[in-house]
Amino acid sequence: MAIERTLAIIKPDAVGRGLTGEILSRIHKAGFQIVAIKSMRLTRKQAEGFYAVHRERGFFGELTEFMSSGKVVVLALEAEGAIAKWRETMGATDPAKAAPGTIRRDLGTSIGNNCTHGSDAPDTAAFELSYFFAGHELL
Ligand code: FUP
Repeated sequence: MAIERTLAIIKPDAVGRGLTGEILSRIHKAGFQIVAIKSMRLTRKQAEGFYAVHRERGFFGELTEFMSSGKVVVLALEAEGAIAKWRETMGATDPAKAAPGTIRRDLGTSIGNNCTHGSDAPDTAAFELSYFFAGHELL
């Protein structure tokens, strides 16, 4: 499998509950390299741009309000098969349906408050990495 990069976000629910360290520890234990990391608070407009693919969905307003409600930690992760590997580490979108031992199952509290984001394919990973990081931050 090829070395890939994916975009991960530790969402406001997890940052607000003091779970950043626990999630970073899981990232290291799973074998990812952290290529870049930043702490920031998204504006509503930035959250809407990031989730533009979901703009027609009923949960778009709630999702973008939540994502701009507090600080997030944004990461560029690298590993063999990083995109699928990070989604396995996170677990299914709904914590109640996520496999035991995954971040969302262990730490998430609802489908919205599910602690982490991960790119779902190579094209979305490329868009999402470039949304948050400049080329010189990803060397
Ligand atoms: P995922 O790729 O697992 O993050 O899931 P989606 O791209 O389907 O959804 C993006 C985010 O929208 C989820 F993390 C949480 C939120 N969402 C809801 O709040 N309600 C839903 O019914 C589906 C998704």
